[in-house]
Amino acid sequence: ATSVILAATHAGVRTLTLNRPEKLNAANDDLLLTLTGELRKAESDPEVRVVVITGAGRGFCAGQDLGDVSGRGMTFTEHLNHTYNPLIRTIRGLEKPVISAVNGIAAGAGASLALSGDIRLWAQGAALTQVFSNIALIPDSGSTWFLPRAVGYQRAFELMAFAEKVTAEDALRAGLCERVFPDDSFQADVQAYAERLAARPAHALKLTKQALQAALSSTLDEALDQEAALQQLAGDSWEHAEGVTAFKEKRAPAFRRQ
Ligand code: T3D
Repeated sequence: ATSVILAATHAGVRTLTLNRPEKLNAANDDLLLTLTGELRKAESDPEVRVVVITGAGRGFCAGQDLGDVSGRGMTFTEHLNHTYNPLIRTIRGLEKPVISAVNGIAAGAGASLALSGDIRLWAQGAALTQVFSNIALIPDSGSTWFLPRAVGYQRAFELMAFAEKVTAEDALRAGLCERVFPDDSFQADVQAYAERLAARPAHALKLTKQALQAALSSTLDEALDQEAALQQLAGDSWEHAEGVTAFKEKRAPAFRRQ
């Protein structure tokens, strides 16, 4: 049987592709648990410097597979704690940058997945919809946390209440994605972007991710303390020495050792 997640590494970029295209990559438990497992493998693989999550076919992810809900023997709370929540925690806790490469429609928990990346790259034809209210559920998998931080409380509530589609152009303006690439060259553009990120200092980016996330729920005072502590780890690294030497020698720094 074909895997629900395709995985391949090229030039330090591990691409994990949701692979149920006939259902717009709607998520069943196999897909969610396999994706989380693949992220953990990428974490411990020294060859991998950046992880890309994307979708096969015309969709990114249509959220929970609605054909896979009845008879699963779990309450909603248990199910979220078993599948979606570990996935989102793994993405945000990964010590490597994770790119959400949103190639098409991102709906429900698929929208949460689209929002959860450290960097979000969208194809021109992609869209995001908080479809949960269409089936009288509440936004989960982190959407209640991610969305208001980008667009504010009221805009988030409106998007959630009406399940309105956000286009790539609007997403870019609203801060729901960092870049929009043409549909035709999307995969190549994402790979090129990810390779540029892979050439950046991995250890410093790991600490940056840690510091930024801590700062999202801290006071300025706490953030200053956190920066002072983490800066020591960055300052003691060979990456920092290389960056300074390269600057003095007027050349590009070589942050990739393998
Ligand atoms: O623990 C828990 O279970 C709670 C967790 C909840 C998390 C959630 O994500 S809840 C939200 C679940 N998702 C949805 O409600 C989305 C349902 N899908 C749609 O609203 C639409 O399909 C889209 C807006 C995403 C895309 O629309 P469109 O017109 O581009 O495509 P389509 O024709 O509707 O879909 C194409 C096929 O994919 C179609 O199959 P068919 O008719 O060709 O055989 C459709 O049924 C299938 N599909 C799309 N989404 C899902 C799905 N099949 C199962 N589950 C889906 N979520």
